[in-house]
Amino acid sequence: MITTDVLIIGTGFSGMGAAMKLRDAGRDDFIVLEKAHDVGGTWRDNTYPGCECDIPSHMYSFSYELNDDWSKSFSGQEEIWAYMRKVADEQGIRKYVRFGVEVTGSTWDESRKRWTVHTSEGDEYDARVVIAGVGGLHIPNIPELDGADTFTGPRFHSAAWDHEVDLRDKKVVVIGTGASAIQFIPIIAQETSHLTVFQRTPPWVLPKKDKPTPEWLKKAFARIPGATRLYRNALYWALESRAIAFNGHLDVLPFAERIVKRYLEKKIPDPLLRAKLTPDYRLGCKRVLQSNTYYETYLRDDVTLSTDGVSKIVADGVIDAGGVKHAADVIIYGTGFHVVDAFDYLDIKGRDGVDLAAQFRDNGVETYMGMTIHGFPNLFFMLGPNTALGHNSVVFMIEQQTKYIVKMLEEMDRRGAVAAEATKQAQDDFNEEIQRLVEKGIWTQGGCTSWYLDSHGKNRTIWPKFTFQYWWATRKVDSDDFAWEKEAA
Ligand code: NA7
Repeated sequence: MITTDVLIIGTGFSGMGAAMKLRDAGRDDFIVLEKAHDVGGTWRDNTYPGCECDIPSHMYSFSYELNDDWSKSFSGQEEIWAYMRKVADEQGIRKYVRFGVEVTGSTWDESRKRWTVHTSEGDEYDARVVIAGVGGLHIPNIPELDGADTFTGPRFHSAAWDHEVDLRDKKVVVIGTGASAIQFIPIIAQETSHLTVFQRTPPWVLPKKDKPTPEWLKKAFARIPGATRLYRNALYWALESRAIAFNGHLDVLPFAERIVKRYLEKKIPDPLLRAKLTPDYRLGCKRVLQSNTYYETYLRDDVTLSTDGVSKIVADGVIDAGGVKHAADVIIYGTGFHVVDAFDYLDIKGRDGVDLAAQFRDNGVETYMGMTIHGFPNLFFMLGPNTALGHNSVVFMIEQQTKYIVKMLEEMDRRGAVAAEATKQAQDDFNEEIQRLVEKGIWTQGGCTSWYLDSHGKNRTIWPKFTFQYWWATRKVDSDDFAWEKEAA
């Protein structure tokens, strides 16, 4: 058994952020477990062609590790991953990380008021506090399609891109048209001999205001004190304004919808093709996507958009629901991730052996502040339920959470508490307010189904307010919202 005060799981923005803030607060007694062999989380794992951010890089980075040098407005995966590796090196984070260690489960030991964390290596860790920075979107969703095993060519998910497979002159079928797919489809279409895209629901795709950062601006960022921060602050407020429409003022949306429809008309003159690509739900109901090349990919003679649905997969192709066979040498799943049910994969047992996944399934995915859960003392999630965003950078949310967790640890020390647990009342109050607000939002009112919603149609992912309201809500620990257990005398 390896003993530590705090155990952090993961080295994405969440895990790295938690490690830096604990260390800055003078708390050196922590270990970070990372299943892979480098830091980076999402930005290490997603290497598909064209993978890039859809929130401007100056905002999608740590506020205390500004980068004057972003090459363009929305940086690519390699540049974001390089930034994260550089931050890890410069901040000396790697020495806390045990790479290649996958967490397989965590059990609360009531007698000792500590967590036992199990790993794939068989080692067990004994920790007072566990911080799960496991990310919201990391377990690929691969649909169980009839006949998939009979396919003789390679097939892989966008988050586990097989770079050994040469797509040049191959017939390729892509399933899904979400955030990842719309980034790689225009790129691989340039290589494939034929590309068939299976679209279940057309996404709303806005033009992407992406451009290279001019050298003079990079120099200004580097030379003028405060310039990068000023730019970031301006971006923050510009993005924040998008919450007004999505959070309830749906009357603002038709204006934006008309702009996108005009953009689609300009790109796709053929009315039949355009009809297939036109969403029949409100903008913002699913994540709003951005691309300057996606729509026009369908103007190519060697690209087919199929909206008939997959009926089954055969040895050398995919049969659609109309019985038409689409030949394939390679199948790529752009089918997203397990989100609301992702907790099924974390084997967490709290007080009285209660299984977290079962509790979420039976009672709903409910937490306090998206971070802590009644019945699961000393456990903190980062980017947990109802703290994801559609309108601004999740790194902002992560930073509020790391600060909050540090304050919780300080409060535990001050009180001499061995365990802190959100009260049921505080958790219920938090969820009641979130659900009341989220129901008015575009994700519930917009006429679509999405990964934001659970099987009962409840939005368990999105923070339905401005992000500065999350800052306000987490700026201090409300001690009445917790039960604090002292060590037995
Ligand atoms: P998304 O955005 O969840 O997209 C998944 C896509 O896959 C979407 O078009 C789905 O259609 C489609 N899908 C999922 N299951 C199936 C099945 N069984 N058959 C056909 N099509 C299917 O995931 P991404 O990886 O693109 O992006 C995830 C997030 O990463 C994104 O939101 C950003 O935050 C970054 P649907 O719309 O459900 O009909």
